[in-house]
Amino acid sequence: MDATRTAYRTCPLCEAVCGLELTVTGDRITAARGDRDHVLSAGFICPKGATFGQLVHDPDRLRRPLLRGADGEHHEVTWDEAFAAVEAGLTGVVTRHGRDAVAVYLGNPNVHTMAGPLYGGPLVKAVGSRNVFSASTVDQMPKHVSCGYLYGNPDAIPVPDVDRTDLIVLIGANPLESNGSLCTAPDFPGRLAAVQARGGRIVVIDPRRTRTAAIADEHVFIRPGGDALLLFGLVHTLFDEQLVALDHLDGHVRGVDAVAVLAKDFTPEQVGAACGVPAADIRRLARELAAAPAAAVYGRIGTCAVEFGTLTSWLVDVVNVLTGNLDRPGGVMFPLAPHARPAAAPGGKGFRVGRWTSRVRGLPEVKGELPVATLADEITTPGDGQVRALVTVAGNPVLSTPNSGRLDEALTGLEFMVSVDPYLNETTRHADVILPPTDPARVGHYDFAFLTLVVHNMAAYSPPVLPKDPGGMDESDILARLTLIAAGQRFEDVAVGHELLLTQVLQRAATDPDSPVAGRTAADLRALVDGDGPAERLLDARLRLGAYGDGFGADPDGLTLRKLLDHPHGLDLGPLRPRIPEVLRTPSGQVELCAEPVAADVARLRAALDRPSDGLVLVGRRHLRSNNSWMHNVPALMKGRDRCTLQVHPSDAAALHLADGGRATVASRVGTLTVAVEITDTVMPGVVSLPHGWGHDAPGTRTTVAAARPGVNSNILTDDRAIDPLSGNSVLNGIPVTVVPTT
Ligand SMILES: Nc1nc2c(c(=O)[nH]1)N[C@H]1C(S)=C(S)[C@@H](COP(=O)(O)OP(=O)(O)OC[C@H]3O[C@@H](n4cnc5c(=O)[nH]c(N)nc54)[C@H](O)[C@@H]3O)O[C@H]1N2
Ligand SMILES: Nc1nc2c(c(=O)[nH]1)N[C@H]1C(S)=C(S)[C@@H](COP(=O)(O)OP(=O)(O)OC[C@H]3O[C@@H](n4cnc5c(=O)[nH]c(N)nc54)[C@H](O)[C@@H]3O)O[C@H]1N2
Ligand code: SF4
Ligand SMILES: [Mo]
Repeated sequence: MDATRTAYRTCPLCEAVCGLELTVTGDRITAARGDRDHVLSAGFICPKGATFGQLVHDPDRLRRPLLRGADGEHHEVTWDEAFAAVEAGLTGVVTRHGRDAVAVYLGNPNVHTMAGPLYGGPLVKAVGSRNVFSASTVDQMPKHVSCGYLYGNPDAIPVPDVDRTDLIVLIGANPLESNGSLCTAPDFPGRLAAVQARGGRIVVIDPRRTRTAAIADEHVFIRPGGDALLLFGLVHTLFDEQLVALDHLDGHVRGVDAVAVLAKDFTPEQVGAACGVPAADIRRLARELAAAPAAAVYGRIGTCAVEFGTLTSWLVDVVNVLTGNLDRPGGVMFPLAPHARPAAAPGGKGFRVGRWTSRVRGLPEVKGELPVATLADEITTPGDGQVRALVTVAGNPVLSTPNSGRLDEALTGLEFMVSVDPYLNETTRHADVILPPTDPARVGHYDFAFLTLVVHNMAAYSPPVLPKDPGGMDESDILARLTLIAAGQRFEDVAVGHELLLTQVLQRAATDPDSPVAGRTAADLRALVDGDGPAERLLDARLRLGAYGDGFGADPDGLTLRKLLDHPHGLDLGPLRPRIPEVLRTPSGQVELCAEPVAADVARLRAALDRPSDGLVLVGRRHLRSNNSWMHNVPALMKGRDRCTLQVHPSDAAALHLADGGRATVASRVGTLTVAVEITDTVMPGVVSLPHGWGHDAPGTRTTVAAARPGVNSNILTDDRAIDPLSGNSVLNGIPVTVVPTT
């Protein structure tokens, strides 16, 4: 009889970073529930977290590398054989075609592991190609770009201080299904209920009456893509009615007058007609935002993956600034993550894009990467610098990127492809080599990404829950080996590679005059570093050098890895605190409210004011029991009715002769698919909705449960030509489509 024990671990499945309490019997996780003692989640979990054990023990999960044989099938090989094949494949392409011939795609779960943030950067650097892509350009890149211009740092993203706000306006966000994004707030539903319980209000702006809209005090339907217009209408009203009040931000903001000039053209009446929101509602919302003691406007996917993504993301912050709600308790604030270190003084180099451009479409580099919407162009267009090899890490672009039918086809033309991924799925089936990282129960966890986006400062580290799989490999080790291969070194020297990375971190700190360890030697610091594995040692170093750190002894009460190990339910680091001006990295050291590249895009928006808005458009949606494309293999999450349906408003269904439960053929500029119809008045007239991440019927995959109910891939319809010009982000919402009954 195996002994049963309890273990605690942060859930790695979404941005809420809930604490899980796991029951472990032998080497199996037999139950997962919410950790009631967790400092932020306090017992909350969602259905996905509850299936953590099923996910870990999924029989389809790969545990040994696969190599595609001459028969086209994937076969298990040893790790050495797999890395040797990668070495031959990648080195061959680089030798024949140069470094730009190797593309890298980093997918979403990279921000949910320790390996991704620690080893992804070095890998990309070692590959040395301009063809770097990630899920960021089908997601939040517009927010990075707008914050880059506003604050000089694309990673300085303010989050709604939901626990102290009096009014929260959620635009294109559905945290009751998504659990929150660019806003780490475990138990988002409970936090929203608390806003109302203390007399505050919730407003939701969404073309669908979502579960979040259903609990809101007010839901405003908006025509997809219309949010920049609505927000400019708010800005116009704030100026028009003399409601602008910078308050504590006075003296820290430049460009207010320039914004006022731009807003002149966007009267509530004009924008209202174009975005479908009555002018009176726009004026009222502006007054409410100005009058609330503290208010937070928060936008997510519906403000990013849209035609005016950067403008919309920028205007969200403009409204927060003009109402004095930026950097104010109860407004939107900048978290301070434990591994980060505030600068000694405001000011910096600022933000710029376009250090290089993509070969085929000439799209500018942003944050070191190119828009994934042009990956297929780079693979299929002959010429110097054509992409011939692809490295994917934790990504499924065949389901998650626009015009994915074209990408799926393009991948068959590569000379070599390697995927770091635990599943043989729609994307990795094209790989010559699949390197599966060990499951999340056997590695440590710390949220480098989400602790910079948390609504209450916090730190947590979870040690591995289950013993190491002797035949498996940690993702840090896999990525370090790939980095060595890309750098032309021996992958066998992985320990040396890990050590080099750690030394670099220590060296940088020791030579930084503002660091708490300035003047000490890297060797001296190295002797003090704690941690069982390479990722843990890097974490210990970063924590000790970070905002709350012990500075390697300078502050004996400060944070260390050891201290986090002593706090299995997380460490509360207090409510968010004001960070202006210290957080500002613009050359002026001020908030640049009207940066030139952003202002220049307003003409494009103005043109949209007069555009006819007839015809059906497609938007996406998320469901609590899904997670992008990769959790449809968990049986407990797949129970119940078909979720991959086309939602259509009753009036549209009548006009189009669609029957509930019948099938419809949906066509866009780039693709056509057939899907079951669900008639519902939760979508507004003129809008149809289809979730993404489905379409699990490709041959050569190994996801048995998902394949039994495959659904259709909505990105067959989204258009790779439609991007937000400032960020390169794909437009995944507001896609013109035609819908007819399938005959
Ligand atoms: N139409 C439409 N398309 C969308 C969206 C939308 O709203 N509408 N949303 C977009 C958004 S926001 C995102 S973030 C993208 C996501 O785009 P991707 O990141 O490309 O896709 P995912 O479905 O998240 O795929 C994650 C992959 O990582 C693997 N994986 C899981 N855990 C691990 C791990 O620990 N290590 C490694 N190495 N691999 C792991 C999974 O098996 C899977 O293959 O999709 C985008 N696509
Ligand atoms: N259960 C679950 N949770 C998830 C994920 C998942 O797939 N499933 N994915 C995770 C990821 S990678 C991310 S990025 C986050 C996303 O987190 P959210 O953005 O909160 O999630 P969505 O459900 O995509 O919400 C976007 C909303 O925007 C609306 N929308 C579409 N177009 C427009 C528009 O033009 N204007 C406005 N105002 N609204 C519009 C949609 O109807 C939808 O309700 O969720 C994360 N959490
Ligand atoms: S809300 Fe997110 S972090 Fe919390 S249990 Fe669910 S999937 Fe995990
Ligand atoms: Mo995402």
